Amino acid sequence: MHNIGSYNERLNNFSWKIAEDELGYKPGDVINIGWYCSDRICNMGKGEKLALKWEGLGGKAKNYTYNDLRQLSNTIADFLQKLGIKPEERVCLFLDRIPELYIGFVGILKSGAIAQPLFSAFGEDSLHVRMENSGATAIITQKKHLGKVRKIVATLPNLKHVIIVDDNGKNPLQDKEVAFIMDEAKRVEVFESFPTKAESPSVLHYTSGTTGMPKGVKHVHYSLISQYLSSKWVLDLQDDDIYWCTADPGWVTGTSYGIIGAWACGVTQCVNDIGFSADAWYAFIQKHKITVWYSAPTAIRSLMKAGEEVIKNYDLSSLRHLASVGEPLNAEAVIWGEKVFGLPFHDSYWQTETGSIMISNYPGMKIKPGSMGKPFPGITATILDPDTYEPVPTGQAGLIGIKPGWPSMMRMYWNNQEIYDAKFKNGWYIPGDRSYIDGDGYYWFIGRDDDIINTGGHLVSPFEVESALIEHPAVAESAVVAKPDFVNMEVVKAFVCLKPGFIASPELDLEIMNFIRKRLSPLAMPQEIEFVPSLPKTRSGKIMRRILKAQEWGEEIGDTSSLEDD
Ligand code: 6R9
Repeated sequence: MHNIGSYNERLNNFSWKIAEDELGYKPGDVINIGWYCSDRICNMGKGEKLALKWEGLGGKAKNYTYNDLRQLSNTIADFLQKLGIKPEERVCLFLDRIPELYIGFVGILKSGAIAQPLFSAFGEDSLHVRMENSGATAIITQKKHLGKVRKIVATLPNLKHVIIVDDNGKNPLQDKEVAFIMDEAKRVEVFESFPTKAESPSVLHYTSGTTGMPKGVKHVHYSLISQYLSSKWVLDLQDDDIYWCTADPGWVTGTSYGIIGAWACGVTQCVNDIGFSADAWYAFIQKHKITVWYSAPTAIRSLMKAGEEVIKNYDLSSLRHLASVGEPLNAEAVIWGEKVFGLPFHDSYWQTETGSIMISNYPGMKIKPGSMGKPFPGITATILDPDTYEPVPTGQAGLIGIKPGWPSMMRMYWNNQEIYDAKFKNGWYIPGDRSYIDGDGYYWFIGRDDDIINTGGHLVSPFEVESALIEHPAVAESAVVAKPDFVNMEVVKAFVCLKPGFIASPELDLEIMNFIRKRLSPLAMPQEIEFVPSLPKTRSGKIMRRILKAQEWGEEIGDTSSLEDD
């Protein structure tokens, strides 16, 4: 039997109190996500159950029980407190997918500080802009990323501590640096989690903006209510499940469902840090007998590309529920899942800002392949007219609108009330995606309402890439757009005008690509650079990315009446 039972009955009898009661929380109580993910599970008698089964490259493997998770997160929280880190200060996690990332996240929350995850492939510019904006006081990292951190330390006046989790004590440490080896530290058996309340800040995730630098999305401890219930009702997490969320905790799926949801439900979760290959992934499922698998369309399309033959080499019969998030899930991918695993992928739609799943396909409910499904019980969604922000009739396309007020809704863009306020219109929160609802109440994704590029489920801001491009000595100006791609759905393409004296060449092409990879990240690196003599602009001088994008996608260019020289 699925946790959700009947979707329609849940809709009729819904209250967030269902989750509050299951978690033993009453309004006004202390609520600390770190405690809920570890101490509470131990108090329920599951201390010896595995919380984390981890695998790295070269056959490295580590296991942690809930009791280990409880003690080690205590140890980290205690360490942070003794360093002098105060509640609500921002502590960055700049780590590969190693156990310290997952357990460190829980430890930061227990200490009352705000966890700020940073994708470990970020280059120094991406790192700097996010740390400067948040005013982080500490960063937890590993030796291999220390070079990037050292380059920016001096430019971050608030940063007081660089905590290195794998320093062997042989290298001289620089100012502000301190070593902390989690597995060797003296374990702290008892730690009083900081008494955070529902509205105390918990997590700060940065997400891309179209017109400015990345925005810090502030979440609070009460988000647990949504994350817990959706883990139960959408991912169907049950006591004996072995769960695998493939997302990196540098992004919201990797924290909301790759840490909080999984551990608040007390399941065993598996994590690997081995990169992608179809063989390695299937071997991982077989070895750990994964039952619930939450992944993303890009990974699913890569598996489709690898073909069906390879699947025959593995026993994947442990799988019982599959879900997907991050980008549109093609109907073919849903059908392919049914064919090769005997199970469909359940699409789910949400954002960094929403903190938890908003629209989804539920276990036991009929799936229409290609549709995102229906709103989570407790979520009131609709489609709005883009001009009036009034709901449109069934079947008509428009902007998704969600009634504010669910527990995991962002509480603010860090230090940016203005941009936050602009996300609400006529009483609705506007995620910035276009969709329509069919006669049966299913939502169908159409596209984003802005220029953000969704590459393999990761959002990249054209503005951020353009800003980095003009720092290259050869680049006069540029326009960055999405280009279609079978696996990643979209990849980054840059149109570049060179400064006088520079000549386009394959070497320069490569040099600029690498420049972006190092400064920003491999995701933001243009997969293609087209050198052009000029860029299409409006009369007011704004680059018309829309025209370049339409060209890439073979679409009608549309209204060009405001073009500079049409
Ligand atoms: C969780 C996450 C959010 C944006 C979102 C939308 C796109 C997410 C989707 C989807 C189509 C789905 N998106 N899920 N598009 N179908 N099922 O991905 O958060 O990184 O903030 O991205 O991703 O455009 O607005 P985030």
